[in-house]
Amino acid sequence: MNTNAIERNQATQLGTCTYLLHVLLQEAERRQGGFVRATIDHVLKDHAGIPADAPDKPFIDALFSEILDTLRRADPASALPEMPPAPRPRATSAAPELSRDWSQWIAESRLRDCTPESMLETMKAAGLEAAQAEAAIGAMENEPAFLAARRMQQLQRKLESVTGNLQKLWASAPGYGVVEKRTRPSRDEFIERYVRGCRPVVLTDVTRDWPAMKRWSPEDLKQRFGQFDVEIQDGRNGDPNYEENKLMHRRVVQLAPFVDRVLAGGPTNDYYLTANNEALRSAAFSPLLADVGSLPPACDRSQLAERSSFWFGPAGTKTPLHHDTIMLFHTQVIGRKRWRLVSPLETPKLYNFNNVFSPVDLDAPDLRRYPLFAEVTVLDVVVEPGETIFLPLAWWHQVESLDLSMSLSYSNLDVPNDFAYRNPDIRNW
Ligand SMILES: O=C(O)CCC(=O)C(=O)O
Repeated sequence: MNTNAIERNQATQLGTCTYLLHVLLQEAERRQGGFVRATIDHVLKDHAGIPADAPDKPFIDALFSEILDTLRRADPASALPEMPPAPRPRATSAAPELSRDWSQWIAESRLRDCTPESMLETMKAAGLEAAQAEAAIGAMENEPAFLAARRMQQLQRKLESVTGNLQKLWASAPGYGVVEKRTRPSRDEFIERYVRGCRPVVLTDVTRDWPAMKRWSPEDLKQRFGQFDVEIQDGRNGDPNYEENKLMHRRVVQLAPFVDRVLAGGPTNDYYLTANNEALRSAAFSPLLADVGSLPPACDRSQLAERSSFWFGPAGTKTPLHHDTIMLFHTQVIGRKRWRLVSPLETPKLYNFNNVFSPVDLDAPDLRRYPLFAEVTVLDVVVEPGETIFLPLAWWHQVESLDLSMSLSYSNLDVPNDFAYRNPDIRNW
């Protein structure tokens, strides 16, 4: 055999062994869940036991790295513990000092309870030298800035435990998991039970005298207001963060062609006339508000034009999980919407690192990345045409249109409805 043939033969044998090993590991894992994880822990321990001055240490390290890669490929829970993305290695990271990015990464990862072992693996995979990475992880525990962060963390954890305990108490109420549907609660009851009690509710009969219920339709919208311009959200399908990037998706369009587009386009999330439009602030659209009859309890009619928004879109629109900064009502005139709601006391489990948004998608929660979400209770309610949902303060919601939909949201409560938040602004969690 010539050298090429020998090498090819060896590569074939190696590939065969790796493949068989992978299949066997998967089978072992299938028979005994956690098998691969336990093996990884075992290998990590063995590796850690090899002294730094062992002969041929770089070769041994490379071998273990290969072994761990093979094991991880077969591990269903192989995702590394949730950690900030590793900074790109810079040219300077070859110097004995680790870059500032890496130092911050180590600190954040430790604050998030990532194990030193898992961090070491990430750092090595990014090309850092094992001994240097290990030393930096160890040294972090005594860094003054890190110790200060640990003290602040105690305060944060205290608050988290307080909200967690209050939530436990709320959730222990009979019927907590079901959004009530009510007709005509008195103003006093509404304020006590829903506004101050911070409890979502669907009011079933607010619209009983609304001309909108008979009048509104896509055709009517086109006929009465088709010549006017409106601001819509467009091109959402190509952007996973379309809601957070909503300023980039603003388009001003004439209403008539937009109505035609919605009618012809079928279910989609690509375009939607959302609350960001200022239509109801303009005189041109004021006849829409004349179609609104009695308001729910505790509403100030004189503030309706100022504090309402008109929504129109196809079936299939999806407003991702977020909370508003005020309380509001949302009345369905045409079509149904599915609302999923999460208590504000569950905020620490929603990974709210950016503004008022949660990265958790209730349709497909990624529990590997967001494991705390597994403990969250989600309330689920479909709001039918003619029904009005009351969204209490800071409740998280994800909303999906089940049909072509026309609706009105309004925040003109006659009790104080102005609240300050200190929203986080972390983009690269
Ligand atoms: O209807 C929707 O798509 C979202 C409604 C919403 O988030 C709101 O009114 O705050």
